[in-house]
Amino acid sequence: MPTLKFPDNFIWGASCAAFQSEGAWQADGKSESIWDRFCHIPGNILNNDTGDVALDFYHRYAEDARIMKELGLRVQRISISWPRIFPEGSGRLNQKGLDFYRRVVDALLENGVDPFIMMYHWDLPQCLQEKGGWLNRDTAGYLAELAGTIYEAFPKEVPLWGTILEPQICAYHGYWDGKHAPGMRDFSSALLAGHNLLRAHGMMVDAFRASGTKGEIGITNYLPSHYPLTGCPEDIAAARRWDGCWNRWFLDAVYKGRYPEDMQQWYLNHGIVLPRIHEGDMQLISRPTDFFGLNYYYSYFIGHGQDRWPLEVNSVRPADREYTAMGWPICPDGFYDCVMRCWRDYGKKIIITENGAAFYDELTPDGQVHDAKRIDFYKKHLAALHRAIEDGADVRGYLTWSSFDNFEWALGYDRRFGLTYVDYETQQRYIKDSGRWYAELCRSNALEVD
Ligand code: IFM
Repeated sequence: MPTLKFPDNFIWGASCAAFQSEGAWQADGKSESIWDRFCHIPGNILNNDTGDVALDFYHRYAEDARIMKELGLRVQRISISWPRIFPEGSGRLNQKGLDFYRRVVDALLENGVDPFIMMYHWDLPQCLQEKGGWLNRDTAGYLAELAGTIYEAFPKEVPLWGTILEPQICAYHGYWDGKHAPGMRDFSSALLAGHNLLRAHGMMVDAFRASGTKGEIGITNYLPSHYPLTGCPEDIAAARRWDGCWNRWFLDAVYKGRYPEDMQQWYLNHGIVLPRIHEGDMQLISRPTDFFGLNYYYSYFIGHGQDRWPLEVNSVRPADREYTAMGWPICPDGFYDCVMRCWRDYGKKIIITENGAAFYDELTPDGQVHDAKRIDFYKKHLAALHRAIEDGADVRGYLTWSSFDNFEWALGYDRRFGLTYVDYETQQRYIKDSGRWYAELCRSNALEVD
């Protein structure tokens, strides 16, 4: 069995998020978030699941930090629930909310796990939604205020910081197809929301530098690879457009300080209102960061078609691929291409901030979860990542999604991504086979491939 050794000091970790894990939606002065509101409207979420309890991380963080240690994690990413800290969105600090994150950070450190704090993982205070949410330019400044408070609370304990998690998912599912909170459906609004999210990112980077907080900061993007269905020019152009919409729109803005010309032109030709760019916006959005956060799950196979107005594409599910429970094709080759492309086009050191797979895991009567498919998914993706590193990509770390099963947004609790199984009835945790396998990988810094 060949062994693939990863670079020395490679960061092995896992990710999770406040809304997906904490529960305690009204505890200790927390106000309602857009996701609380969205989940409480029947029909929005599969099985009408909510984040009210989730995996009760709010009360079980100490036990969970011990499990993270058992999983071998050097780093665990968490996110900050904004309405716990500023129930009115800004201004009045809710000390009990901040105290909770102090306890979490301490618990992680006591277990030898470094915290990675993501500032915004989608749970905007509902009161700010009522002022326009991400369509309101002021929302960016409110988020920078939250960030400033968190930097001040943790001036040296947190080695890695994230600003915005997947601005494309936030903007497109929140404002284009309405699958996520706040459930709007208007493409021009999605672009404006995206622009304000990126402005918030820039403001948080500025606040970070000004605060003198220790650690490194970056943004995390959601980056599928895109392949044309055929070699015909229409399909090639369609795949490039889809990539322009999902990847280049955000990456070019953050790392090159401009939105791609071809996409701007396409949108204008389709009657889309582009976000109004104020003086200084693009400089703010493209402030230098310390690392490139890359989330990869699957690839798209795209032809020219009539779907997804205004993009005019047709996304096809190839028959020769295996699929996860999300219906996503398993494409480790796309992971390699994505990493190489990001390194080649943007040249910044990369941390894989998410990669993982959902399956319908089953708990055996003796408390085991034999999730061989997940282990296979990880092995294939990590071999692809190793190949990218060998081929010159500067990749410093890899975080799985996710340490625990959790609330998968519009799909509720049905799909399980965790290294640890959560029985939501009893709130018992069970480390899956993949969790034990991952712990060994973290310990050895080496991947055994079959
Ligand atoms: O669960 C999500 C996470 O919140 C953001 N990245 C993708 C994951 C899987 O869909």
